[in-house]
Amino acid sequence: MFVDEVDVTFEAGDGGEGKVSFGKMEKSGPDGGNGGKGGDIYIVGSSDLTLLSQFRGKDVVAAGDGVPGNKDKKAGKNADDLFIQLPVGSSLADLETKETFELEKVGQEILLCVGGKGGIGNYDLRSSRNTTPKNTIPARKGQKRNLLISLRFIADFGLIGLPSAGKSSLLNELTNTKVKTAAYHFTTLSANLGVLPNEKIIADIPGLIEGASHGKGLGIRFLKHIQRVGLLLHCISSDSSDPLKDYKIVRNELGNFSKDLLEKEEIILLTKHDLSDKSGLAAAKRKLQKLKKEIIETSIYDDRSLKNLYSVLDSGA
Ligand SMILES: Nc1nc2c(ncn2[C@@H]2O[C@H](COP(=O)(O)OP(=O)(O)OP(=O)(O)O)[C@@H](O)[C@H]2O)c(=O)[nH]1
Ligand SMILES: [Mg+2]
Repeated sequence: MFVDEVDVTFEAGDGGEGKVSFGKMEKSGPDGGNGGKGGDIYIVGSSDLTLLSQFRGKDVVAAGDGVPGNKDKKAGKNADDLFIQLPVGSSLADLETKETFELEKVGQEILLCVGGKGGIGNYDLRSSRNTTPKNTIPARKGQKRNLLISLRFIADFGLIGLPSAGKSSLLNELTNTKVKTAAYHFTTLSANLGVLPNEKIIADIPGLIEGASHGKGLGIRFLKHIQRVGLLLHCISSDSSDPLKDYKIVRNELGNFSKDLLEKEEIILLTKHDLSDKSGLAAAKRKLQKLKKEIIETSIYDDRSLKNLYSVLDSGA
């Protein structure tokens, strides 16, 4: 199953300890080298949305430790830095410090955990006051963070509605995705994306039901995927017995997730128009017109309606 939320601990590498040592010859002074630096951990934005699955069954990601210093003034090697690819749209919350990090662009790099500095060996600690130090400056530990990584899709349009309203069917028709569609509710279990011919991105999320914000059905956590869309496409089946009620149920759940979602621009898609006769369609439209929103009739069996919808998506938002 598609992963859009994980809890992972990132641990940068510890610094390698500095060395206390003295040359073999009598009177030869301190020659302990410094320790190497621990590896940093960077996160890097990627277009691969499936990347959170790399953490399945793995709760710690650790960079290597610096190598300890050695005799003969030999410094320990610095550990390699780790570059962890994460999908664009990932937001990382540090569960202790409450800091957050957002990856918004492909290739964007953020230094998340700093590797520990290496310790200083006794060679570098020589001074005029103390020509034979027998100590080191200890190495530093690498930075650790316990993170909740959650993915929010960055899409231009978002399909929302009750289960079986025809959201995934529209996604499939408008883009070249092949998301499962079926006559039963909750066919879609996780969010999907498709790319329109104009390269804009459209997101399809699982259906919402009354009480979803209290955990009914599949809940409302998928709504995070439409937090950033420019235009909501609210799908209402034209064979519904009460289209206005359908609309209100979904809006209520949106508002319970975040009032911001209610502020978004929205058009209504009166889907499956082939299932209703003219008078049924007119009645459904009349009821929905009270909302003073644009209403577009669609059917996956009516190419003209799909072209019309596409031209609206192409011209608008
Ligand atoms: N007659 C007709 N049937 C449609 C149309 N669009 C979708 N359907 C059917 O309606 C059913 C539900 O369609 P889906 O696209 O799976 O609906 P959904 O809104 O994605 O549903 P969930 O994922 O469960 O929320 C499927 O059996 C589709 O074949 C349409 O325009 N006309
Ligand atoms: Mg679906």
